[in-house]
Amino acid sequence: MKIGISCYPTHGGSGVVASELGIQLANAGHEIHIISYAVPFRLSEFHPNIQLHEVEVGVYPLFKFPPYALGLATKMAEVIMEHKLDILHAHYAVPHATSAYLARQIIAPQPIKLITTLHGTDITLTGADSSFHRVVKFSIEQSDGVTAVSRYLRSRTLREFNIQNDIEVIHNFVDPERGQKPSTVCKKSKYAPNGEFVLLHASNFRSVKRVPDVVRIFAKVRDSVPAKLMLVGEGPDKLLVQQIVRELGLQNDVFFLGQVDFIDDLLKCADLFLLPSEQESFGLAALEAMNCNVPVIASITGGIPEVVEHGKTGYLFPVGEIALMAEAAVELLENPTQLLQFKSNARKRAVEQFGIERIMPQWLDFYERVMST
Ligand code: GMT
Repeated sequence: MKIGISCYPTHGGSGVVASELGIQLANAGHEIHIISYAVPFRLSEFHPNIQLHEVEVGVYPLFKFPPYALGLATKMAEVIMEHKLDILHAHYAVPHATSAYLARQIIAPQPIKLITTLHGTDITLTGADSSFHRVVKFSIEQSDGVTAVSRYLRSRTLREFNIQNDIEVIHNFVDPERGQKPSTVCKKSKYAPNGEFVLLHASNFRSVKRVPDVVRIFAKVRDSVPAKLMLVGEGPDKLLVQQIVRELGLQNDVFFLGQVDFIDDLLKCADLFLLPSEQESFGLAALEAMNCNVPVIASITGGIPEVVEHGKTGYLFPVGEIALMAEAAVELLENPTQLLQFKSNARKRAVEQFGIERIMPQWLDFYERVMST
């Protein structure tokens, strides 16, 4: 098949999923065309079956806001026509699904199937915003196939947008091989020279991730067991988090590692992953941790319970329950046999339930069904 994939290129779950899906499809021999405003960070390596098409948006003094959705629709139409695409797959509804609809109108009567994958904040935050709600509903309903990354996101979308067409759940996936490769960059002794436990959090530091909670959980853990914290990512809350670290006197125990493209190398240094988010439609970061043998302490919210099994691969508590999260972390770290068991459960669940071998056939089957409609 000739498949166009449109996504955000920035460090975020939807761009990761779109890129990894593109790579897997390209490995299987399909011709992949990535349409975005920059090279998605996981696609920086050359692949003979992947072509990148950069979206340009003209700047004009009249525009207060550059009309990205229109530049994107134009580029999509060009790529569909020039490369005779079979499918255009939009990751994250706003504005990719809307631009895809527009592109289909532009190229008519040339046929193209449109698929939209909903990732989370396109439904729960941006899509729910009254300025976008109608256009998101319309774009979803105009798609030939729609997927959501969790059962939670599917039912929330159907309910809040009163969607008439069906939405298929296809969970995010991981490459089991990557979880197994030994780390080439992370030397645990560099961060934890006295054998301290290492806790890790990775995100885009938006308020929905509650990174201040991560630091407060860590402070409590460190009161009971020797531990260090690795914080991976950049984003709006970083200054606030740095301030909290200073206020709690944790400067020597918390490492700000900035943005990292492949987090597996760092995860291999970690004993626990913290994800105390306000909302999380899936929690790809948690799954990537589990793939590297790292159990997860997280909020019981959104799609996280579909990924992390409470009491087996980690622990889940209501949003904001810092004390309970810290208590569970300490209990696990102080019990080496149980910690080992959780590590192996986490890896097993990631591979068996969310490995490429299980999820890719679901994508291929979905594409084939959409093509035959
Ligand atoms: O979490 C973010 O802020 C990024 C966002 C995105 O769209 O890039 O992530 C969403 O999609 C990921 C991939 O499907 C999911 O694993 C995340 O749970 C989801 N984030 C939220 O729902 C907050």
